Amino acid sequence: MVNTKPTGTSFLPEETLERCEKGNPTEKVKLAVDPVNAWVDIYEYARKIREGEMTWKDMEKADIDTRVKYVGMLHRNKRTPGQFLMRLKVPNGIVNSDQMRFYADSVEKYGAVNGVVDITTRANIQLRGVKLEDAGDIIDGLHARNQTSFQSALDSVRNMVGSPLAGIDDHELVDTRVLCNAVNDLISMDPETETRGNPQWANLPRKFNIAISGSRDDFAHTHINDIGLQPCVHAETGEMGFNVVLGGFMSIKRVAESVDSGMWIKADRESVVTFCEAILRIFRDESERKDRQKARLMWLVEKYGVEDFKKAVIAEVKSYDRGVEIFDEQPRPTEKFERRELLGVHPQKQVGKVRVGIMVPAGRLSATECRQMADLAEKYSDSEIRLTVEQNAILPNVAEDDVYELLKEPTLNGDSRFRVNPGFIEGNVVSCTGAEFCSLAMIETKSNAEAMGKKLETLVTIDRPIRIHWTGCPNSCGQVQAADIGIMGGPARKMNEETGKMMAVPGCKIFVGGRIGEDAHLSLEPYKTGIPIDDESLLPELVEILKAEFGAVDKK
Ligand code: SRM
Ligand code: SF4
Repeated sequence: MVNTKPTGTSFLPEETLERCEKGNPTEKVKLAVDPVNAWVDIYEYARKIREGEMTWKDMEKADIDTRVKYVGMLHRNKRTPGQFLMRLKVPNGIVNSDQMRFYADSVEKYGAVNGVVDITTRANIQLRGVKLEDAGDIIDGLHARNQTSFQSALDSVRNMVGSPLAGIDDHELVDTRVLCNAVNDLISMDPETETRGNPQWANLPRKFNIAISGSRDDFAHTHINDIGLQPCVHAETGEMGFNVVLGGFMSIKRVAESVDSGMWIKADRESVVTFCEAILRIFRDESERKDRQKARLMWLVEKYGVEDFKKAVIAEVKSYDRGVEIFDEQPRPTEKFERRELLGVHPQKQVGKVRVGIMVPAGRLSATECRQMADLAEKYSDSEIRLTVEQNAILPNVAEDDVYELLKEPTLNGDSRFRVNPGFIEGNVVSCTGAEFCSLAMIETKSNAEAMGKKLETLVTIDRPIRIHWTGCPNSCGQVQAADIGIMGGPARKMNEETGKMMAVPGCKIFVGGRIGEDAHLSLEPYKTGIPIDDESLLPELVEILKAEFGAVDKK
């Protein structure tokens, strides 16, 4: 098979190409062999490995570490050499039971430890343990189910986050489903061939995050995305649209809350797609190619200045001549609004239907649990499952009359890890991948997060949900700065009882006071540092914070 598509690099203007040539090592790899070739080459690797012509070890470093990321495959070299995670694209976090069963079938053969499925902090799916020889079949299976893993990692636009309550919410301002799908297609669907993989957006300077919020709850976390669309009515015309915030991101070097762009766009497909396309074009061609730590959109917006960036976007949109207009930012609603909960049973706008939010501890699903979730969806929610950025699941459109039976299901009770009404602490735990699979991690996260959440439930009583996020390193995939309490892997020391000397142990920094929703705020400075992650140090520390900052009381 030969890749007949234009390459990602071929879309870059001369001046950008020159900067890529002088750019960082990733840019040089992307220039040497265009990574979009991986969309085709992956089948060739799979065939050759299956037929014994090569093993994964024969792959070039640039291929295994960089290029195959364009098919969403990340080699877990330190933890599981020869095995990959495969990151999908799940626009608006909506999956169905057939897809869930396919995930289970795909990973099961890799065993109970390595062959698992994770719900990510972008309401997305990662399949774990995948071997190269199986990759082509899995990709074909995904494409047959209208999903893809292409353009989900490295310098790509990441999963489109929308509202998990799209279409079922009586407080909805915009149904984000069609918009998330449209932007997802812009990014990853080749307009010529209508097959997955769009080279036009395949050589970006860095990752790029887009979130479209559907209500005042901002379930999509617009303030930590490169483009965040916040629904808001136009004050004069009464039309529904979005105020645009730009540049939110988290990284080792800098964590930044997005800034108001001064722009408002209509909430229709053409406006949203055109607007995202314009910003992506400017970002792709103009953003930093040398220092990867300065290549996210915020740095470019700051280089322009917000006003000039707005002018550049307006000019770009105008140049497409599609009749799309950009308006000045509109006044945000001021009436009191309370952010709603996603876990538990809640009414929908459809009379007689409810949504049922289910805790999936730390977002981790075994193959069996994927099938259990699929069974529940087939029985109660017309086969549909919504994923959330809190790494949980929602069954939409459950008939009110069936709720009693649903809540009695063995998979939501007893030894099962799923719960519909978990405690306020354990139900709101979020965790990045951590040391189990991620080589950048300084600590183990998911198992600690799940266990610590359970222990805290036995120690304190609290009257509202408390979001405890875990992240294994300062990249903050677990978004600790947005959490009520954020635990980030970091250095710590502890006395060695045997030697009487201080020794390095797995530790953390603790962040307190991040907020989400309309009143979003990132907590940038750590509240405490150097805390060992164990029951003698971290657990009492968390109990103290819960009592001092969140009104928890000791459990009687
Ligand atoms: Fe992330 C890199 C996992 C959401 C910021 N992230 C990584 C890598 C690929 C590192 C690696 O090569 O091992 C991690 C793969 C570990 C693994 O085995 O799973 C990884 N990131 C994740 C996921 C799976 C965490 C999770 O358990 O949910 C999330 C996948 C989302 C998705 O479906 O696409 C994930 N990462 C995030 C988020 C949160 C978000 O998007 O809201 C952030 C902060 C927001 C942001 O990007 O601005 C995030 N990840 C990073 C960064 C820092 C980016 C930067 O600009 O410097 C890195 C490092 C990098 O890109 O160089 C990173
Ligand atoms: Fe890995 Fe660090 Fe991201 Fe956790 S935060 S998944 S440890 S890169």
